[in-house]
Amino acid sequence: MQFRIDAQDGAARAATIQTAHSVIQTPVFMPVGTVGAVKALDALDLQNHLSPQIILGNTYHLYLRPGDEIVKAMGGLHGFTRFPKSFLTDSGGFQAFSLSDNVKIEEDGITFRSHIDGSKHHFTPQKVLDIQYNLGSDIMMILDDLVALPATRERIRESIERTTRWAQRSIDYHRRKQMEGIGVDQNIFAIIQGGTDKEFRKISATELCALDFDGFAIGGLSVGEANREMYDTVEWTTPFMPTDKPRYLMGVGTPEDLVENVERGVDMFDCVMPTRNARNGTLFTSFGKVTIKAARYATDEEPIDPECGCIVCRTYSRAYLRHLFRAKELTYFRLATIHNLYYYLDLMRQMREAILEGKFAEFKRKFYRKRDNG
Ligand code: PRF
Ligand code: ZN
Repeated sequence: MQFRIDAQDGAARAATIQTAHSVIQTPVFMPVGTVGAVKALDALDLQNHLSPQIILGNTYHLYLRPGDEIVKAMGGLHGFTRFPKSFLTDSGGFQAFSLSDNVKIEEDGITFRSHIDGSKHHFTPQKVLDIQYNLGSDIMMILDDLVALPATRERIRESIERTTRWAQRSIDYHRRKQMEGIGVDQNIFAIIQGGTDKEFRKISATELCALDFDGFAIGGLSVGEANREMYDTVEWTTPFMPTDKPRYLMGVGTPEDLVENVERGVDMFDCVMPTRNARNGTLFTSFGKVTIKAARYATDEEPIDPECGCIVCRTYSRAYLRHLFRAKELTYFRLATIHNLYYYLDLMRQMREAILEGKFAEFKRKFYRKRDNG
């Protein structure tokens, strides 16, 4: 993977990442395609209407169904899904935690029961890399030890110490596999933990960033803490991260979260928010959120967002989308998803542009002003 900083404005960065499958311009938002499809869309929708350079897939889901061996036999994620650009895959630990029953964490890995059929499975740092080699993702995440908050300081300490030991096992295994010719074009990111504690974040970041990873993620945030706590934690953590490698904030967030964390030096984001909210009837616009089922849109001929350049806003009215939503028409899910993702991707493009021009502060002021007036 190649990484180049194109411009910096304060702590905010505009960079270019080159993987085996695409050129990714940052700051970047990665649409979530958990089981190998961004919900309600296919690869042609992505290519024709959104052009993301990278999307996310989940090791946990794809391992359980259809199985990583099947994905491998079908040409890996790229061949199977026909999405030709980059894939990042999460390691499965987080999903096992949030979706499966009675998760057990031990020194060698985690044991959990499938949310699909109750079957029992065991993930180790090595096992989740083997699965991701079969998936063929461009960026693989390591297995991390997550804590459900609130947690005791002792449990958080145990989590960062174990995450470092698992990270060491992961990088050793990956570099050895690469020598054997496996995963040669695949990159590996470590995940910093430590709750919202300044000292723990510093320890976790320092230990992990001393290892030879291709990039680093900040995990364990956006789990119910206050916005301010998330922003402060990111601000405390980035100084201990290398400037010449990508920084990824996992599972974040709202449009405001993206702006605030780009300002603090984050390059990559993913979140289900644009896709999930689309399906629930919440649409993002330059003037704030729109609840499309509202009666006031019944005969509204305007597009969702007059400032949006997406195919949906260039074609359909709020009235038509409201009708499709209320009728639970399947077409609604596709149109709403295209619009919300376009909004997120365009927001990132605008931030990149502002950083390149040295005008990020001005961009941020305008971003908030429009929403206040909206
Ligand atoms: N670890 C992993 N995946 C994640 C997270 C994490 O901490 C988060 C935190 N919000 C989202 N996805 N492995
Ligand atoms: Zn639109």
